[in-house]
Amino acid sequence: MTTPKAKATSKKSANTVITSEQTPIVQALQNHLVFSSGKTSDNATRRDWYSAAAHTVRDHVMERWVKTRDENRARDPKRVFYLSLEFLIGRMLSNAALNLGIDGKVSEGLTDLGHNLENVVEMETDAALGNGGLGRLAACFLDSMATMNIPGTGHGIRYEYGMFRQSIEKGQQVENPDNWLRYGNIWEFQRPEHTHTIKFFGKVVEVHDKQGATKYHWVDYESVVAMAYDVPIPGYNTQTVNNLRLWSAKATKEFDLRQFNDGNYEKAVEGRNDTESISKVLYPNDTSASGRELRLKQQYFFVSAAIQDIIHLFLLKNSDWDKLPDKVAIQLNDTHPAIAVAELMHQLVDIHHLEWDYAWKLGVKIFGYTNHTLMPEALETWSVELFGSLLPRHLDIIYKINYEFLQMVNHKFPGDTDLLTRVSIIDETHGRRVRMAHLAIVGSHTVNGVAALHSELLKTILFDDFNRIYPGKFINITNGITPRRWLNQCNPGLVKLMTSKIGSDFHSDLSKLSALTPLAENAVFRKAFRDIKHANKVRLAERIEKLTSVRLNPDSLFDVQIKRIHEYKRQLLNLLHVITLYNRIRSGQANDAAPRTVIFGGKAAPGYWMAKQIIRLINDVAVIVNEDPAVGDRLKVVFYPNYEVSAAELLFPGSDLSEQISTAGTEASGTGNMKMALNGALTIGTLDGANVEIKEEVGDENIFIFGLTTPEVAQKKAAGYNPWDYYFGNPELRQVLDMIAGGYFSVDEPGRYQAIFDTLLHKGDHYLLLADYASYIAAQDAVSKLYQDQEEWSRRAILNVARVGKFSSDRTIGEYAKNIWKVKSTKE
Ligand code: B1H
Repeated sequence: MTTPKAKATSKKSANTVITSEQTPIVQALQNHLVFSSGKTSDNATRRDWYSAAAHTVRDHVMERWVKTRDENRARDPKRVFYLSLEFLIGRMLSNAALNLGIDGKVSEGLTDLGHNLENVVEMETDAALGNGGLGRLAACFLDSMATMNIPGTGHGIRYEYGMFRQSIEKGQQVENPDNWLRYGNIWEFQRPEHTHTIKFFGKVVEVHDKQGATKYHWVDYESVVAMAYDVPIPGYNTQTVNNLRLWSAKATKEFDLRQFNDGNYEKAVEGRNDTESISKVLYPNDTSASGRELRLKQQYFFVSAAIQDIIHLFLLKNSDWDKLPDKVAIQLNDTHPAIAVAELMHQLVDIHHLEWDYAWKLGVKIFGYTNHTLMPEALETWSVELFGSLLPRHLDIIYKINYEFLQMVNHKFPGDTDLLTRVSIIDETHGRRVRMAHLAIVGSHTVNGVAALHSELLKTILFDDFNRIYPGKFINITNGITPRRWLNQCNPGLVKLMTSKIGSDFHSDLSKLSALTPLAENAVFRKAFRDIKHANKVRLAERIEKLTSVRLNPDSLFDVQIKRIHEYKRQLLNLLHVITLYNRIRSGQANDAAPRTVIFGGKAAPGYWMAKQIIRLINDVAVIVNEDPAVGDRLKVVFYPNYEVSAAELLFPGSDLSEQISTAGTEASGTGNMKMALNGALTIGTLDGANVEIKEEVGDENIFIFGLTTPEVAQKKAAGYNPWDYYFGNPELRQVLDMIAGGYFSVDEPGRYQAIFDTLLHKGDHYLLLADYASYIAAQDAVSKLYQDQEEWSRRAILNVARVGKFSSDRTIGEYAKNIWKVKSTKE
């Protein structure tokens, strides 16, 4: 029999954890090799060592994670919930080790055991749960919220297949499934106790309760279970570890045993496959809406799970609904989760029986909406028919929201029926469609754009009506990037050099990089800075040779454009310059040009034919240029296959020139532009997105700006832009275009690129490549000239690094916290 005393002691010991700090790393690595993989050093594979390292680092994360959760449970602070269909987090091991401050020890531990961290890290598959900038921004924000001790949770989908893997076959993009969970995922924790039921289809019936009030019941629905998987997000140099909660669809019933027993196997598992397909795969359409039913299902699936989860958490500690906006802020990452506005109303009114008007006021205090694009093809609308069949109750809710909104507008601007038509949440002009951006604007207290120019264009062009209706609702918060991954982790050489000169203040406050400014004038520092860039280029060149068999000269100018392939981003304009340079080299007119390596990387949406043609043309041009003996080492062109976060970590530090050349007024912000400058590349760019602010920070003399401005683009289009004028007016341009159209780069199929020629000449050159060509070439000539003055080039590159501290996502998150979320650091 146990005495009460003994009981107390045994209880205590059950809660006593030997902390990971108490175990030396080498010991922990060896332990994990045995206890987590069942291996010893004689038979362990590289993957086993990865697993041992990841488990070791994870142990350190866990203690802080538990502590953060317990403290938050006790204190119940206001929390932020970041709703996003994409979190492009990439690899976790190096990032977690760095943020916890144990990267050095882990690296030493592995070395002692005869391995090396850099190799081991390579075994981790990227978590590619996003398309591009929007998804990566969400990941940077999670890192900054944790670092700044802001209680922030991400909610998204645990896609079984992330962004497709790109291979290049015969010059063309081939898509392969991204089975990223094949070897398991050490960084996720299934939470079967956190599940919610999600309903679809069915119909709504009106019921009158005893008091005579009308209630709406959603009946005859189909349901799916959303199960949580949690991923820890450790902050840098802090005890805080936040949570990313990803939802996975599970069938409500396993399978139909009757069908199974009748031998009808396929029918038996059919229902299960159907429901579980909701979280099967990420839609790969960057900046264009898909319009498919499954996509709307994905949106509602994770939004409903998130909102149920948020309310559940609130009710654990609170019973007064007045407090909801004091405890909860929800950020909508673009319109993809905008259905949350209706779902919160459904939850509050139908499930928790709050009055409509009261619930609406709470909702508007809770939601913020971030717009990420002006591109018309990205603006999501859903046909009323599809919407009403999938989410009948939500369609009714949206009608009611819209009715009240239009009443308000009519009151404010009496008689302006055109205005009502334009701002209505229901578009009646293209069949009846639900406009998700309008729903998000009406349902939020604040709407923000992602760079100063973009936010201005939102107010004056895209949402000008709303800006009149809701003065003050629209604000700007310029994007940022996390310096942990995009400087400390990916460019350790540069960080070491800078730390030795200006100390480590910039590690926690990126604006402190400004202390570098005087060092730009110091020849010894410049040499050290150049040596690091060179080493990074060598590392990149080795990887590229492995992937493409093209050998690069690390002394040449590395001219890099890495981003999704899209006509508005103008990879083709870059290519027009490449061909121009090629022609000049062949005709002896480029003898004074700097040797150059032009590197492209990026995926095309599988259904975007023109983007795929552009990839193919890049590869066809690469073959001709790289194999031409008359060109030799003076120009090389490569396409880096399967551009992803882990590739970016190699490419940014190895770049000299950052190509940010979208047509002015099209790129909302861009974030690659920031990563490039922070790693010491000079920018060649248009006055678009955040380039405008990069120019302001680094100074006009330290950036190559070219091309039409946003108002000039508009004027040119209004005046009747004619690309043929440029074709006939510029012999070099004409020669390049004729080569493309005439099959110079596709001898086996001369007509292959006629369509590219036609878009530029016969179809009006929508993105004004021809209008910007001459000014782009002139800017590239200036680049070439400057690169030959290595002292001056590195001086300017150093000034770029010193002056881009503004673009830390810590600054960005600080602005969201203060101006939108009204949340504080828990450590203040
Ligand atoms: C951005 C998207 C996007 N803007 C639709 N919009 C998507 C739209 O799958 N979809 O349907 C996916 C992505 N992505 C990017 O956001 C902008 O183009 C960049 O300029 C910006 O830097 C980035 C982050 O704000």
